Amino acid sequence: MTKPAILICRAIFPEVVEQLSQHFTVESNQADASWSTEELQQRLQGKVGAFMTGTDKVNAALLSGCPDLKICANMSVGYNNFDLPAMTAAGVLGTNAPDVLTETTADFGFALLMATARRVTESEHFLRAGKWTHWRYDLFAGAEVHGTTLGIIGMGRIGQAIARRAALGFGMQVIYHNRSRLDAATEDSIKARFVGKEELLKTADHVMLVLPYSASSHHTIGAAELALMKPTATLINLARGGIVDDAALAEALRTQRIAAAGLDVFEGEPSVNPALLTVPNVVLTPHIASATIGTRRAMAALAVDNLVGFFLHHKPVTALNPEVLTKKGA
Ligand code: 8YV
Repeated sequence: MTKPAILICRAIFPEVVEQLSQHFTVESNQADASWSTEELQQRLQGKVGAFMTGTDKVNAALLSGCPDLKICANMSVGYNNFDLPAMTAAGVLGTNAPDVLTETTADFGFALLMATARRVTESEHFLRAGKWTHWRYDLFAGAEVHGTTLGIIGMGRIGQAIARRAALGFGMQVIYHNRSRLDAATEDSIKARFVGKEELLKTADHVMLVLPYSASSHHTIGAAELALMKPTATLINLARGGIVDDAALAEALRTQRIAAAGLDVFEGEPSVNPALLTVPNVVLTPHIASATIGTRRAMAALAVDNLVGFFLHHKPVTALNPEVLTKKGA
């Protein structure tokens, strides 16, 4: 029997390619670069499945030229790269990779928070530049983290893992804002209190963003929201570029409207707003919150399980638009 043909859109662990090759005829991106939409569409010709990352865009325009495609398996929990209604209309299943990256991403939230509040990268640049000549009482004095108030916007799995670390490890008061409130038992177990967005912005010492990106979360933090924050506050964006208005944030950092920010995601990444590169009070990382080898292996394994489950058993693990599976002819 001929194996179904799939496309692996990004360089990935060799064992993942090997594993997929047992079940599929595989074409894989060998280059350390992403394909343009045109090239992706051309390479998807004759392919029934795709192994993707959260930055490979699937929309109606792409799908109109990929009549054979049946499934796009994302190696990421976020799936704002998928136009799900367009995929459903085209009969293409989308899957994501939840849970396996929750704890690692929450760890990184604290890495960014600590680095930002305690000015770790700024002080390292100073040291490397040979500027450290003497002790000073206020040399890179930063903001306290333990015992302060953490405001989390977006209280899904990652938000909850961050809240647990904050309350249990750092003795922080945790307040959160989310589309829907958690049940009382969950709130109690993670020691987090639901508040309105305005109250959160006004009272938090540190604000952490872990909400999914959608049209309704676009620019959740812009100039008006930054104006509500304490001048001593820090802002951490672990979620998605576009949730923060990066130009407004750069201005708020330049004028010290807020004290500092830590950003792992950017509007238009991998491009970064040049204004952010000129302010010292921001820690910038290249979308690496889930980047440990163990977690990236687990994310890839879940994408593999989705492809294998779909083609061999008609049972993907984490379907985003399962209605496609029951559509006539699927
Ligand atoms: C990925 C992520 O590294 O899972 C997500 O939503 O943002 C990251 O963990 C990225 O999307 C590439 O797939």
